[in-house]
Amino acid sequence: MQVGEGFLQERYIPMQHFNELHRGSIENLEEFWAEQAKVLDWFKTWDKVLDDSKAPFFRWFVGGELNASYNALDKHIKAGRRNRAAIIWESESGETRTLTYYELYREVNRFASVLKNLGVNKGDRIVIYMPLIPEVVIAMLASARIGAIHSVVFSGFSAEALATRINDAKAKVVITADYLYRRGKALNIKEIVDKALLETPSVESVVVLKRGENGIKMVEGRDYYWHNLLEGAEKYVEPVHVKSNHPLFILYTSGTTGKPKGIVHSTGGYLVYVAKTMEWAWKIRNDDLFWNTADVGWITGHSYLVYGPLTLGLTVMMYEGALNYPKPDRPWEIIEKHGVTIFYTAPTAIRMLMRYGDEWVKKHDLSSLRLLGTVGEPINPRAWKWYYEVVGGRRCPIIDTWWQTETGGYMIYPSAGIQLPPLKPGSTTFPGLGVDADVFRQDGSQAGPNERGLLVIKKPWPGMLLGIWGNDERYIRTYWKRFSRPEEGVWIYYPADYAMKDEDGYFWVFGRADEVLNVSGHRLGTAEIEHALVLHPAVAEAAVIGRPDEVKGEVPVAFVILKEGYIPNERLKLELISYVRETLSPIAAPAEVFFVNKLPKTRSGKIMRRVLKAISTDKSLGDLSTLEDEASVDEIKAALEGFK
Ligand code: 6R9
Repeated sequence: MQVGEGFLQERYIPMQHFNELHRGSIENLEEFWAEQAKVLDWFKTWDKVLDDSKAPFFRWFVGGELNASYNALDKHIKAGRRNRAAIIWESESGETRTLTYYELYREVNRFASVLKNLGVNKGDRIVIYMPLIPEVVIAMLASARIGAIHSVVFSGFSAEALATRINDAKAKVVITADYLYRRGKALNIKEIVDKALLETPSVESVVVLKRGENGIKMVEGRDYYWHNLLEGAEKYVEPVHVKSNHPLFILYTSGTTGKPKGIVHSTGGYLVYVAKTMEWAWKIRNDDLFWNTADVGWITGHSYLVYGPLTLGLTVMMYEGALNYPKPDRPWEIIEKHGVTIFYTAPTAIRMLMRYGDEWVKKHDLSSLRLLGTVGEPINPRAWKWYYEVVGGRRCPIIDTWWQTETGGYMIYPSAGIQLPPLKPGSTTFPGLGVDADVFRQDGSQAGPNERGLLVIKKPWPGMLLGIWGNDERYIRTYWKRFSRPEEGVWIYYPADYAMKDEDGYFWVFGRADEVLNVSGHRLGTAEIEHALVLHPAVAEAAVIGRPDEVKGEVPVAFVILKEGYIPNERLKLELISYVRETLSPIAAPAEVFFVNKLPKTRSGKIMRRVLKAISTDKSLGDLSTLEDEASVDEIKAALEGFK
C-alpha cells in the first residue's frame, strides 16, 4: 500500500528536488554541514568542520565555541521572543503551567547559580532523576549553562539501576523531587534516591524539588530543597563558552544485556543536528505546538522535547502522566484543549490506544493536527492505518523516524520540511540530508533491492555519539568493528538493525539484529518471525525468543497476544505454527506458542526478550527496572507452568 492522497503535489515531482539536495549533501559533506551550523549562535567559529584524524572518534566543528543554554534561551530573548511560550505543561490531573522563554531563562540562570554554589564546575557530572516536569528542563539547561555534563536517568528506574549510572558517571550532584504522580498515585521517589545513594561515594549533594505536602526524609548536610537554595542565588550567570566537542550530556541506553552504555553527546555537532533534523522532518511553523510524548529520560525526550525545539524557539507540550489515564481519550483531550499541531509517539502507545476503539478519538476535535509521528520500533501496517485514518483523519502524513540514542537525531525519516515522499506504512522512507545509509549483506557486500540485510551508515554525521563514557574500546567494538576497513580508511557505523531497501529505494527497518537465533545452523531474526506472526488475522502482537534444543541448537518459541474476539485454543496454536512455516520458512516455525495478555516491555516499548528467555529457561531475571509492567512476568510464568 502506498499513501499519496492528501499530499498530492509531491506525487508529480517524484522526489527529484529532495534527491538532488541529498546527493549534494553527501558529496560535499563538510561544506553542507558548515552551512547548516549557522542555525546556532557560536561565540567562536570552528577551524575545521570534520576532524577524522582519530577515526572512529570523529569530531565536528573543531575549534568552535558555544553554549547550549545560550542557544536555547538568550538567543531568543535577544531576538525579541521573550514572551513566547516555551513549555506548556499539563499534569495527569489536568493542572497546567506555561513557561515563556523569558521565564525559563530566569529560572535557568538562578538554578545555574545554585549549581555553582554547590561547587559544580565545568565538566562535572550531574545526575537528574525527576518526573516529567518543567524543572527537569531547567536543571538540564542550567547544567549546560555552566558547562557541566548532565545525565538524566528515567524516573522509572530502580535504586539499583540509578546507583549503577551515578557510579559510572561519578556524579557530584543528584537532582530529584519528593514525589512523582502517576495513575492517580503519589510515589516518593526521594526514597529511591536515598536507597541508591547508600553506595555512591561520588555524590556530595542532593537537590530536592518539593511538590507534595507530606514531608519526606532529608539528610542533614547532603540534601537541600530546591526553593531554599534559590534564596541565595544570582539572577544572571554568564553562559560558559565551551568547545564544540565538550560533552553536553551522557545518556545510558536501556534494556539489552550487561552493563548500560553511557552514550556521550557533544555540544556543537549534536545541537546543529537536532535543530536541523527537527526542521527537516516537521516543516516547522511559527504557530506549531509540538507534543512529543516521550519522557525526557530517553533520547527522544532530550533531542525533540528539549534541545531541538528550544534551539529553534518552538513551543512544546509536555505531559506528566499515563496516556490512558484516567480515561483512554487523555491524549485526544490534550490535543483538542491546547491545539497541538504535531503529535509524536511510539507504535506501542498507538496500539494500546487503538485497542480502546475509535469512539474515544471521535469524541474530540483533532483538526489542529497537521502531522503525526512515530519512533522507537517498526510500526505494523494495521496500527499505521488506524493512526492515519482515525487520529489523523487521512489529512496528516505520518513521519516515521528511525534513529537511536547513539545517532543523536533522526537518520531515516520522511523530510516533510523539504519534500514529503509518498508514504508506505511501515517504511521510514529515505535517509535525511547528510546521511549516507545503506543495507549490507552479512559479508559486507551491498544487498540488492528487497533483500533483507543489515543497516549501515557510511559517513559520519554531526549528531553522532562522541563515544561511550569511560570505555573507548567498547565504542569501537560495538559500532565500528563489524564492517569498517581501517587499513583503507573506511569507517562504517553499525547500528545493529535488520533492514531492507525496496525496489523504490524505500528503507524498511525490521528490528534489532543482535537478537539472532541459530536454528539448525540457520540464522533467524526473532523480529522476522514476529513479523510473520502479526500478519495472521488473529494476532495483535508477538514476541519470539530462542529456546535451547538438543537437536536443532535453538528453536523459536512465540508469545502471542490475540486480537479481541479470538479465543486461545490448541487449534489456533497449530494454525499459527503452520502459518509461520508457510509464510516464512519451516525452520522459523515456532516449536511452541503461548497465549498471553501482555508482553514484558521496556518503558520505551521494546520487548524484553531477555526476560522472556529467562522465564522460559528458569534463569534469574536480573535487573527488571526498565520493565513497564511486572504483571506480565507473572502471567508468562503461569502460561509456562506445566510446560517445562
Ligand atoms: C530513538 C530510539 C534505538 C532502536 C533502533 C531500532 C529501534 C527506533 C525506529 C526503530 C523501526 C523506527 N527503532 N526507531 N525501528 N522504526 N522508526 O528509539 O532510540 O531507544 O536508542 O532505540 O530502536 O531497533 O536500533 P533507542
